[in-house]
Amino acid sequence: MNKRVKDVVDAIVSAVQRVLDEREITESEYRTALHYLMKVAEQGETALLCDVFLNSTVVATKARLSSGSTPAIEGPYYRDDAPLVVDRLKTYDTDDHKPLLIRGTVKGVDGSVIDDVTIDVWHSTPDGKYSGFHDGIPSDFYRGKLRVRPDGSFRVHTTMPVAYQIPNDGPTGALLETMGGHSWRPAHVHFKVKAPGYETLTTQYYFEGGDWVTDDCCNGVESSLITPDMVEEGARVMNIEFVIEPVLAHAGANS
Ligand code: MBD
Ligand code: FE
Repeated sequence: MNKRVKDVVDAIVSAVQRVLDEREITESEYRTALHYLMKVAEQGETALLCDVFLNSTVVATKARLSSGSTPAIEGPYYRDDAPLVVDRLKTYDTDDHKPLLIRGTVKGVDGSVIDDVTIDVWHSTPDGKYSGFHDGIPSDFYRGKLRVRPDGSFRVHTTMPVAYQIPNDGPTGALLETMGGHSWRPAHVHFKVKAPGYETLTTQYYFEGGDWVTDDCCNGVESSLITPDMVEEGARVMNIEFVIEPVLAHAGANS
């Protein structure tokens, strides 16, 4: 018997039951929903569907309890097997790919420099695909692990990601369309900042003025995550000051 599981599942079930009742859901609608959920699982979109509708709420809870940088949703395309990268992510180098320099610092909430920090960086190709998931793009492209320098700084060169349409040939995209919405995310770069003894920070940063920054289908944008339009030596610069906090003694409401 796990009390937390019982408490949460009971709460979920009664919330859903209330909607079934209030909206007077018919048996045929209920069957349609079951078939839909089976299709989601069959097509491997369970994580995507949940990320679209639910992850931002979990992240908001985390943000409320955190004193570090603003967290954001992880999305379905993180890989822990990304290679260590020194200076530049592997990208396809064709002429129309715009250069991006990502740089900044990692510090503790008290302003201190932290030992042994690694930053996972991952983002889409210039055509909105993720390596290791889409179109056979090798999984060491457009992603990597950076070691933060002893002075707390980091920098890495890559190419600009683009506004990203989540796969809309599948059930998740179909549902968004049926609801009169869209399946676009603003261009973004994902980060996971890890250090021993510190809470892992999972976040994303966006580009000022970019398409869909104010209308993300995943509801993942916070104003503090939008980087100003800065260009140096022909490259868009994303300058980020990450702040991470020591491991929290976990005081979850029901633990
Ligand atoms: C993504 O690239 C993403 O970051 C999220 C959150 C959901 C779907 C695709
Ligand atoms: Fe993404």
